[in-house]
Amino acid sequence: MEDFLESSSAAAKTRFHGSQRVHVVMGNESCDLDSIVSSLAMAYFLSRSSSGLRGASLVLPVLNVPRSLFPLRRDAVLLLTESGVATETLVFRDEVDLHRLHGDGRLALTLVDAQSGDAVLQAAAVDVIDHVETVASCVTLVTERILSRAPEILDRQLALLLYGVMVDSVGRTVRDRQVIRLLQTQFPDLPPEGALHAALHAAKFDLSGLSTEQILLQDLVSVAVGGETRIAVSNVYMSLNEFLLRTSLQQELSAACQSHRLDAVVAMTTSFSDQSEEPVRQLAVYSSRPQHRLQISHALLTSRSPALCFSSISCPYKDILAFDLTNAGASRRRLLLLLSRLLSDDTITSSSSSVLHHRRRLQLGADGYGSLEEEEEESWRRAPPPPPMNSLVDGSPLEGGFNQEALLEKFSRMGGGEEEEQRGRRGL
Ligand SMILES: [Mn+2]
Repeated sequence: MEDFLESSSAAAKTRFHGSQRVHVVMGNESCDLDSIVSSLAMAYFLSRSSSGLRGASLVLPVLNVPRSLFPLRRDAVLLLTESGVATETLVFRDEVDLHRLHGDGRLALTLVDAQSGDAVLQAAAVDVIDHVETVASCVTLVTERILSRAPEILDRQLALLLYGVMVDSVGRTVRDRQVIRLLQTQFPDLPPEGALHAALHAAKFDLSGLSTEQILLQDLVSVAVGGETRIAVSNVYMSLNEFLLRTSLQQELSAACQSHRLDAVVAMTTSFSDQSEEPVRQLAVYSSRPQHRLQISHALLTSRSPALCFSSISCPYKDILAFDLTNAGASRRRLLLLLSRLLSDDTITSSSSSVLHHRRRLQLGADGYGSLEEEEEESWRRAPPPPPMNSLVDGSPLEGGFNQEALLEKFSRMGGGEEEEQRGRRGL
């Protein structure tokens, strides 16, 4: 794998001389562990198997953040270091001009662990690999594909990367556990699940020395509501209380919104109480505009599909609203879905005209006022275009080359029989 990473990153440094097509494999913009490892592993798989696109002689994994932000992902830095992957051999989003490659007709794109995406680049997407309710991490799907189609490329280094993501993910299903067991069986010297999880968890929750802006940027995904209003949802790995106690929090949030052209930021905090292993999730919603706060608050408190069960709690700041989240199934993915539906939820439209009014203002964005044409209303109520089909979700896991029944039997002999865990308690 190192040879592959070295040669692909070297090609990126020469800005891809020649006219060959480049097949980029890229995760979502939060650039979490799942995204990172999914893109590295999937790119390696494509480069080593006949599944690579015909005519694309170069496969390149791209990490979807600027290089300068990578050190903020302390869990990723730890897992890559432990696996012997040098950061110099990684290529980041600011180091490759995907729009130019696409404009030149040379880009093929596979999106992994994908949720949103650049509309222009979506056109270059040949494949989208996302994970839904059946697995906790995209890496599970990628591992299944490698095991079924190119098991020979799986060495201990790659196994450790994949395994690290899986043991760190919350809400594992039977299907995730099967793949974890499979890796453990094939590589008995992988670190114990609990120890690796604890190390990655500690790295992720180590926020020492970081500014509020850095904490937000660590794991952030933004959505454009109505095409104009940009809301970012960030996973913040501390309790809401700790977050609210940060010095000059409101000013820092305001500055972060300005420098990243955001109208509102939603911090989804995760912490653990002593009594339970369940994560405690809470929200802080910041916007300098009262109508944005009102709109988001209304969407949260009335959410039914997906129902996330928010309740308002008191907060000492004027421009910040705080919420408890009592639903174990809440995840950032669901929250993003809710926010992206903010302006297209018919149930709100019919039940309250004042809310519709706010929705209009929110969509208009900049000054919050102005006339709203019927045509505009139609355009912002239109749903975003459907993404390309997700190629790994359908079809049987481990299809071809593997006898799943035999594996299942083996697992049950190994003392399995675990209940499927509640899904969706993880972030992205
Ligand atoms: Mn994921």
